[in-house]
Amino acid sequence: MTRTLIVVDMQVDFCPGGRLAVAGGDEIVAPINAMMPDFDTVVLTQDWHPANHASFADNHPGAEPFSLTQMEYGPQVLWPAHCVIGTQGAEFHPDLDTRRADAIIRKGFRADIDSYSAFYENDYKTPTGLAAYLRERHLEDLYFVGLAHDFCVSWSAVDAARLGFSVTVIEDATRAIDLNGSREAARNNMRDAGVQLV
Ligand code: VGL
Ligand code: ZN
Repeated sequence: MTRTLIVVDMQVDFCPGGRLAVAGGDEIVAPINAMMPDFDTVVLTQDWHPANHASFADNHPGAEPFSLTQMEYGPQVLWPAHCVIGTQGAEFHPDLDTRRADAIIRKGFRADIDSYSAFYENDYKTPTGLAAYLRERHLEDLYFVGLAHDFCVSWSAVDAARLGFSVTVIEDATRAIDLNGSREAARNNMRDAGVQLV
């Protein structure tokens, strides 16, 4: 079975110095580059938000970053503005080897809906097209790495497992935001969904 590496959101804003920095986020760039030759296919995802995005605390007067709000589709963490389309922070980490990427999936570009998963927006109705891309190419064995472990990586991995893919998360090549125990919660959700954590 051919193996597909899905590199989640390895972007400037999620690395130290960025606007939603994940501790140690830059440490995983070299290991991810080094594992690319072991895979037949490499897919990159890119968090890609308009400046008026509903997930930004700045767009909710009086709201603190990292507080919770209610969206039509359920609870939503309000983040510092990050990965704004056209800004440096939305670019891939400069050392990430993007040459091997077969496809780049952008997500979160609809102002009213956040998108953690590489497969669906957070409303769970709007697909990104990634599942169809993988299925048409008969890519069933997926390995996830990148940022952040407890949001975009875990949501993507859980969705992939529910969609019937074989899913592994290579935890050494991830880093977590760890907001109110979100890292352990994400690990439990992934295990419950049948995701292999290695
Ligand atoms: C992410 C929060 C907001 C992620 C993206 O890549 O994990 N987290 N947007
Ligand atoms: Zn985002």
